[in-house]
Amino acid sequence: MKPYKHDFIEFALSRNVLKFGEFTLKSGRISPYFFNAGLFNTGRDLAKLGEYYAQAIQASKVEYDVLFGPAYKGIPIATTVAVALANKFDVDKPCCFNRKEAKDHGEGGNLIGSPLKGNILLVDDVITAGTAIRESMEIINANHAELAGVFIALNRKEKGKGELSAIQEVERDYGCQVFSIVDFDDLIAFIETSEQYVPYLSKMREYRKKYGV
Ligand code: OMP
Repeated sequence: MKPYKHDFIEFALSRNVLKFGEFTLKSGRISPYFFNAGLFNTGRDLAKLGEYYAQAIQASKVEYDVLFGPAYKGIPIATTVAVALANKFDVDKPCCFNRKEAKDHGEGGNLIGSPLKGNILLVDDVITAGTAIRESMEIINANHAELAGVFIALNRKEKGKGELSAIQEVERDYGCQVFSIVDFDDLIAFIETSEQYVPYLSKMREYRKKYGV
């Protein structure tokens, strides 16, 4: 595993962002682990999180015009990624996010920040079954923009609606690549070499058998 992936998993564990136990997911699946990106919530941690994404975005060489962070968890992520791209890589990109509630006064509309135009780089926390990402695609399509790529922190590598992974379905349906800082296999590789977390290995493997791809 690349050192930055190992560091990122340790970072997530140290902030309780990554936890082991029993969790009911949005999709109804019962998972032996959960990734709660909302617990990256101090200035320093958010700055560090943005740098992990920015580094991965730069390494991917994906071309895009605007960063889009879907409400709610994508909002601070897109913001800190835009700041990290500017500060660390001298790349100054516009950033946009949506509100979930329609607004009919003031500036109106459901988008805040830059217009959602051109090639969009969507940044979010996690993809499990792919529901959240499809909702974001409706917003991108409604604005006649194109999806350039998707960046998430954790790819859970789970089945989507059929036998393909949720991410393979997104890549097939929207013709874009999905990148992540770490994925389920990285978590397994990390646990295998960690005395503290090795007791969770069997439940993780069981879960992969049931929902993994
Ligand atoms: P899907 O919409 O099924 O792809 O699930 C993605 C969403 O589920 C994320 O945007 C989160 O709101 C939530 N989630 C997590 O935050 N972390 C996890 O480890 C798992 C989920 C989840 O419920 O699947």
